[in-house]
Amino acid sequence: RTGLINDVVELTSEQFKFKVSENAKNIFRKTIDELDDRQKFQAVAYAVKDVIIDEWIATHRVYDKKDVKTVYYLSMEFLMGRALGNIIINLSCRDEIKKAIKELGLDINVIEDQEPDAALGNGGLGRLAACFLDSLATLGYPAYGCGIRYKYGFFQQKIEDGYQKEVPEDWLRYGNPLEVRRDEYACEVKFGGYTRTFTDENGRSHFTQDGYQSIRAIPYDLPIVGYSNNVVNTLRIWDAEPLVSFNLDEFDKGDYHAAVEQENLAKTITEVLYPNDNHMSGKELRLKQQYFFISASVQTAVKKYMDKHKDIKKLHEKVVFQMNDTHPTLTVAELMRILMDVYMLEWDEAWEVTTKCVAYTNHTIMSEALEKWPIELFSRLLPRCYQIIEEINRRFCISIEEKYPGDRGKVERMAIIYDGQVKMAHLAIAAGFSVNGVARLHTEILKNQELKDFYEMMPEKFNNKTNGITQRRFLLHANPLLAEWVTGKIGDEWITNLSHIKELEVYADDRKCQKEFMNIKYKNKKRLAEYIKKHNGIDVDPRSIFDVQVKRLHEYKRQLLNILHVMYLYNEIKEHPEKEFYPRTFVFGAKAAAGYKIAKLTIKLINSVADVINNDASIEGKLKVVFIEDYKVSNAEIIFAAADVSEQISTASKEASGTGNMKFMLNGALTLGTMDGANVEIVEEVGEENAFIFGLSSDEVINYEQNGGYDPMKIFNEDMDVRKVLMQLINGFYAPDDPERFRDIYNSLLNTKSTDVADRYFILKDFRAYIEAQKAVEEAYKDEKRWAKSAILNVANAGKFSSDRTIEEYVKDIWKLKKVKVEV
Ligand code: 26W
Repeated sequence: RTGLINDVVELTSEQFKFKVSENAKNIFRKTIDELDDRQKFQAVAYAVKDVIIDEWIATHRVYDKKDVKTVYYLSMEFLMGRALGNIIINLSCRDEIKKAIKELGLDINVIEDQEPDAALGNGGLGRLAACFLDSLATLGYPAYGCGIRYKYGFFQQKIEDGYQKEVPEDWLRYGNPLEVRRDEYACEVKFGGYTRTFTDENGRSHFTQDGYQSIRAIPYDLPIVGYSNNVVNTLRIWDAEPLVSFNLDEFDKGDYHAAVEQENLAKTITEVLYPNDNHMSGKELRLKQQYFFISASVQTAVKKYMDKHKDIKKLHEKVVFQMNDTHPTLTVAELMRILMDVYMLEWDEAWEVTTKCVAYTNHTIMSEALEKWPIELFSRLLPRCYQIIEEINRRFCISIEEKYPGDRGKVERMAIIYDGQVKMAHLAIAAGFSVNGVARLHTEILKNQELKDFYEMMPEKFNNKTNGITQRRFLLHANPLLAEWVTGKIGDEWITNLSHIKELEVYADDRKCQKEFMNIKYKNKKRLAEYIKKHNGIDVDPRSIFDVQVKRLHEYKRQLLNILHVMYLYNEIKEHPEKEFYPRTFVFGAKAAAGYKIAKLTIKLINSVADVINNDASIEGKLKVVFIEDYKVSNAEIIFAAADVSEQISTASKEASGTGNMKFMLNGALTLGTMDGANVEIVEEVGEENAFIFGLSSDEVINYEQNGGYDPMKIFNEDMDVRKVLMQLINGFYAPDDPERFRDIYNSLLNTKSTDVADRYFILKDFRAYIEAQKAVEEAYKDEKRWAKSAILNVANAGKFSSDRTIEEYVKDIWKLKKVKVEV
């Protein structure tokens, strides 16, 4: 597998066993046999870290020597999941490590299960960042991920009496064996105070910040191991500490209060990840978090550059910052500040450097997700950055007026500061040299609708980068049975070049292969059924159709449409018990933001429907509904592998891309979805006959939104099936103890008195089409040959959706990096 040079120094299983037993001794004062499972995990994890550390050092030595251009992927979120298993499969010496673990009498699955998920992210955007890091390392590109080391990542979800309860997840309780604290790169981040201007002897103005509070930013590095290539990149996450543990100076002056405040600021800043997905909360602490990690990351990147280079004006030749949505947009102001206040560049020089260094990715068009900060808050917290943004805005507005003389509307719509708010997306677009959407349809909507004015003014900045996922985690690691089968058919090239998976297509019609495939799917369904039995206590039949919707809970993702359809099916079965019905298991997994009322009520509804249906013996197990508690990366890996049907049913135009859709496809599930996000491209690759597409198009949705003409009450009046289901929301059918419980959901669909728009997400409008599409699913599944063929074709046509492909496009069009080879 590896080159000759590597084989010489390759690790043996004996060496690895020795490392593990040394760890048992040194860390726990025990022999391996005496360790409990968690300690076994730690002993193995430290041994693995020891294995990668040489490659980690070697990688950075090569980067240094070759003086490579580096991308800094700036993100508030990295939803990494578990590291150990993924690192082991990526290492060239994976077989030796697995052999060693076996010979030690340890079970690798049990060990992997001990690791807490690194859930430093909410959902799509955070997991995308994690996939990108995997691809960057595997492709051999110099890259840093830069983020925040939250003490509490995404909350743990408990279901109690059908309701979601949020429990803090103390993922660092036992330490993180794989991280390295780098005190030598600590730096200072300043908040508040005021800017002072003075003029030097040459008549040049200078700006300094006074009366501020300071925080020490301390980086922790996590290894990102490329697949079989000796490359180890770095995810650098920042923790906050007080600058001096107790500020004696201030204390001496009697300002006890200020000293304690500074210490408290440090304690709170990296305390917790905000659990909002696609919803801006406007909290001051959130802006502090943003500036904290951006200031530390940008300072460090510039310092690293200046260690080796003289001319700060050529920064863009070696450094590019990719801003993952608008959350890191302070990069623009912070870089300007450093260039002008520390390196003494003039405005125009600093602007030229900055605009060559920063690029922006948009991940959503949901208007409630757009980041806007009140200027009084912004200027109080970040006075110098605010001043700089004022000037960027002034110049930007002039350039708009020059281009569109007399068109006041343009300035009103495009200004960076307007209505007393700083609009982060406008700043990101004005300063970024690249603006990209995350699926073709999404980018077109940005260009023609949401960001139309910007696109007209600066069309050259706009480009599309359709998302992708890493096949290493989501097939090789998540679905070992299918991975082995694929490799048996076409070799293992797909692991690093997913376009090869197309070679599977010739097996789609082969009866023997179809049976093998369906057998693997069955085994994976059994694995999930066992997980469900263990965690939910529910029996599900692995021979039933596994119909799965796992993603954040949001109205636009329409979990409600799914559960309303389940309610409809249940009514059908009860009314026509004689009718043939193929058994179906509906699986849900979703976390709701803690303050998102209707989302949390939807979870209760799903669990209430599950309770009634799962306990109704009269339907003979034809229907089962399962809500998987605490959906996260680690159990997602089990879920994707076991799915027959992939529910991707967002209101068209609302889901920027989706990435779960790709994970299902790669694992041979058929998409049941709307023409939204990357579903469009999935269908284009696999063919419409191998998916189930239904519902309004994005054009139709946008047209209704702009011109009106949709009346859900008309559907309620005319469609008896719809009416029956909706009435069950308010007649106590699923809430005998409190018939009013689901009134808000009912109202969200029908009542314009309690919500500004009834059925904003067109659930009733798409309901009939969804029923029909679900009928088509059932018919198709009954024909096992046809289903197996379609499923195999889904796997075979998933090549485009590798994040390796996505990263190659970012590199070619935006980052302009060079591949590096690392030899140990
Ligand atoms: C400020 C609050 C907030 C928090 C998170 C606003 C917006 C976000 C994210 C941008 C939401 C998000 O994760 N978007 C998802 O990004 C994925 C990766 O590109 C896409 O696949 C999903 O369609 C999109 O919803």
